[in-house]
Amino acid sequence: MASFDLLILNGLVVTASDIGHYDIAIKDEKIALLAPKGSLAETQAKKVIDAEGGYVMPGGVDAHVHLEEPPLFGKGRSSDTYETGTRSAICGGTTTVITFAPQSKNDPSLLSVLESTHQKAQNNCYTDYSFHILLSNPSPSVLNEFPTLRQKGISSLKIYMTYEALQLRDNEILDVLLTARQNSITTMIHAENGDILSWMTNKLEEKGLFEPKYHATSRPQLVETEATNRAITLSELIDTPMLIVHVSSPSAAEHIRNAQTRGLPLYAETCPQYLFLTRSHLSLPSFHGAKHICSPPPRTSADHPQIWLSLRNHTFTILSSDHCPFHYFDTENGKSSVRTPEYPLGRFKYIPNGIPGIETRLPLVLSAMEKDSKKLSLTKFVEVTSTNPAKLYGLYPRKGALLPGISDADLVIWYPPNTLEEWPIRNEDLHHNVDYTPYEGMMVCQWPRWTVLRGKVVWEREGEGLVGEKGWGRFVERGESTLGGRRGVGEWDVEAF
Ligand code: DUC
Ligand code: ZN
Ligand code: ZN
Repeated sequence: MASFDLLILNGLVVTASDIGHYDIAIKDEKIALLAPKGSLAETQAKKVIDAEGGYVMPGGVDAHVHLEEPPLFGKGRSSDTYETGTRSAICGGTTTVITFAPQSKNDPSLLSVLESTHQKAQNNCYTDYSFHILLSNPSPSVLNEFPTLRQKGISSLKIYMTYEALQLRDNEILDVLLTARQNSITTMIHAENGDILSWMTNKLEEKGLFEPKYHATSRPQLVETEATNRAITLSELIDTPMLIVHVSSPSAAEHIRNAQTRGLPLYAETCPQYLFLTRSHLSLPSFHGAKHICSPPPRTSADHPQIWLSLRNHTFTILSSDHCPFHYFDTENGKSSVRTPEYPLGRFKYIPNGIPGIETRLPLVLSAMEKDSKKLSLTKFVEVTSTNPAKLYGLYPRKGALLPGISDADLVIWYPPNTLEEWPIRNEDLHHNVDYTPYEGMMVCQWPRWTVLRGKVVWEREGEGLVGEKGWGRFVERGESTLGGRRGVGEWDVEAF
């Protein structure tokens, strides 16, 4: 009888800490064994994959994904469901996603928000999944629910310093941080100064400047830099870990780095849009610039090297997609919903804010690394796209690692380096439910050859393609962050100041 369910032979295994030629054996959904190359016999398993010198890595963990959300960022509704978004994820090598359970200002309970998000995801996912709470109303009764959230396997939340429907004042942010500290919850924060960018928007509109490219003008780097610095100050006051999401600006990264140098438990995320897109994409003819509207906006190509460097030098802890999909042509819920006879190019302040990227996140970055090996090392790639998100959000070592007997058998298997001819990304080849990709035409030279989720092959590029099943993905309970850094100890004491 076969001892294992699956063997992955002849690959170059890359984790966040090591690279080596190992064979991998999988049993009962877990990594069972890593053995020297050539030491496992094909007959020992029911199924064998010959990875032929391709990279074998822990499956991607995308910790910033929006699915089936109501309008929160201006007009528009996410076009991807849990089914279509997670389907797209596995075809791009991501095996676990953390999406948002969104609270509207008039939702009195986070527990009911969590329950309704479970309903949307249950039996519909192709990847394993969890949720961050998206918190917009930190009332005393809501804050009292934090211990119950922890019991239900939720250990992170996101708050906003902008957007009418979401923005918190500094005193509200402090309330959240203090309660998060008491419950060992990690706070993620969207750092843009909502008041400055609304004021800038009004000034642009007064001059009759409505078209998509003015979205970037309304949000200069200062808007992000000020808010980042303020967020750091608030987390320092409460002495609790915080992650700044989707950092786009070198100047914001500098504040984060300084805070880290001072020993603060400050973490940061960036996304492919800040490595590959620029604000000039927002100036595409007609309304096409709207396809690239996200917040913060893409910056300039002169800023990209600093974003890569901030990944290399540990300023950025994770690299997520911030997949926030809206159709382009949909005139009801998509980008085009803001076009009217009076405003044929819309008003940028109403354009649904977000772009898709769950499937392209890993291939874009790995391809860029293959073209220029100075960009990131392979171990760093695994660290920021899989291991660190798993550690930061309490999934490690079940996810983000290949520890025998402990880690789930979630793997992404690539091609051997420099073996594929480059080809352009085309939306028609992707598996999301979006009618465009902001990366259309960009050249890649790597793509997942196989994706494996808990021992089951769910994507085989050269076979049937998508072979995973909707519903195979499961909710994963999360514990405390193991990248929590220095957490304040004991009761926070106002008299200590
Ligand atoms: N922030 C996000 O995190 N995602 C989409 C829109 C936004 O502003
Ligand atoms: Zn955000
Ligand atoms: Zn987001």
